[in-house]
Amino acid sequence: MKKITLFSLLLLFLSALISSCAPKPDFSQNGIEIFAPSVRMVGPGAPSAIAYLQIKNASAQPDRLVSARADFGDASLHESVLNGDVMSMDEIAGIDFPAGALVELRSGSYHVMIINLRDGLAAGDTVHLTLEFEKAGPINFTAKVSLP
Ligand SMILES: [Cu+2]
Repeated sequence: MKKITLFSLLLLFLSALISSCAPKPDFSQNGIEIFAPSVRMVGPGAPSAIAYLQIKNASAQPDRLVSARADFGDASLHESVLNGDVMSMDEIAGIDFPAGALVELRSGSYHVMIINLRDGLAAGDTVHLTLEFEKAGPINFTAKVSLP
């Protein structure tokens, strides 16, 4: 009896130690974790915005991000590519997520592009985004809008 109690105390201590080391996701759903989502308007009054975030596939299965949706405009998955010395961006069909993979959507790389922003969207607003995964399904989260 005493042995079991000590053992479970040790387990509690260890799991607390592990969870305090790993960064905590802002949103977690169906094995997909979302860290630090942010939406940046391209400029004041500009018609488009870009969402940056980190996405982790915390499940034991590979998955694929296939589309993005937003309640404040038309969203699509983009990748910035350097052609010579000109940076341009292309719409992409998806991003593969091996099991355990962490992918950063950031400036100069993958991002969620949002065009045709709804009227009145302003810095400080909270908006809703959805990422659609082949296996995990729709992952919903919110982000704060800011100026660049
Ligand atoms: Cu883009």
